[in-house]
Amino acid sequence: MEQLLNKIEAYKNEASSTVATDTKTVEEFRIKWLGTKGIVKEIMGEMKNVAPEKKKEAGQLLNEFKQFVEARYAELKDANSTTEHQTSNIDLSLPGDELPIGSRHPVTLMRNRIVSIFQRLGFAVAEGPEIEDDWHNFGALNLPEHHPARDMQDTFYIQQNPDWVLRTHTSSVQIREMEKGNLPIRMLMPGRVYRNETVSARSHCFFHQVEGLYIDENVSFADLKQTLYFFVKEMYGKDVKVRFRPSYFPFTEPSAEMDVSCFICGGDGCNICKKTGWVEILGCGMVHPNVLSNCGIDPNKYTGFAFGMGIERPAMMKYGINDIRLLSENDVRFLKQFTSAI
Ligand code: 2NL
Repeated sequence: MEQLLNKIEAYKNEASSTVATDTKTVEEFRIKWLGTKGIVKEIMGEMKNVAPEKKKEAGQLLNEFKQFVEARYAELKDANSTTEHQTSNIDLSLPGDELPIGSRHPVTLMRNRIVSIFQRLGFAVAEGPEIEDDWHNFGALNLPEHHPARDMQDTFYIQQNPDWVLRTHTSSVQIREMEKGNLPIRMLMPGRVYRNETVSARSHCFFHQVEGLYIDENVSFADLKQTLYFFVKEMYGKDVKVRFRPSYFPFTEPSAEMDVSCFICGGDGCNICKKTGWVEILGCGMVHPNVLSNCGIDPNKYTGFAFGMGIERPAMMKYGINDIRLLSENDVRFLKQFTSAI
């Protein structure tokens, strides 16, 4: 008994003075003291050598010893779980890793600029299919049977079905909206369109446009002009000058093209405006009565205006891009130069 007491006392001292500086040495402590072949087990085995009348007292002592070692183990474990990161080289005050955020495509940036200006005037956005039937792309738009735009040279036809084309403008979406018959209509149709053109630095066989449509009672050419004036001033600044030139589209009458004073040279004449001082930015007009009746809208009750503009050219001018092909090659070195905003 005396011997056992001394042994326990010595072990207690040893356990108290044993230190652990990381999770590895804490685990070593557990194995040495509390493991299946550990010291606590070993000393519990001494019970069999204790005289029967001393067994109760010895049992209490051994239990107390076991609790002592367990407490020391818990102490070392606690100390190391809270100091682990302080003793390692991790600086918890550093800001976290920045998540890599992509950048927006220049065509998207320009489209968003255009769309947000018209949204402030109450225009909603509509989208539609890129594969269209002949009616929505041509017929309903008053494009006569033998109009050159319908030529295979200008339009991609779908082989499986001669009635299907890759849409050549987003007007087809406007036709779909008019056919729904929910009037008035004040909508913008941004999207990708296709033309069978030779790809070069200046033109591509697919590109993007935004078309707009406003149909209600008493919509006039004055409404058209004021809406587009507002757009241009928001887009190019208060000092920009505007001119309308008479033009022709089968789906509008009268029709016009709108130029703005060159935003590069301010009208003095440069390469961008080809020394004219003016840059053409869109086509527009009053919706042709045939187009309205093709969509089940009474042209004697309703009138409307429409306009269409490309996105690539203004985007290229704004960002100084000299080859339209860069916009569809998706070279990350090119794309990452643009902002992720808007
Ligand atoms: C251009 C010219 C234009 C339209 C698009 C349109 C749509 C319907 C009815 C009438 Cl449903 N017009 N769209 C009108 C005039 C011009 O686009 O140069 N686009 C790039």
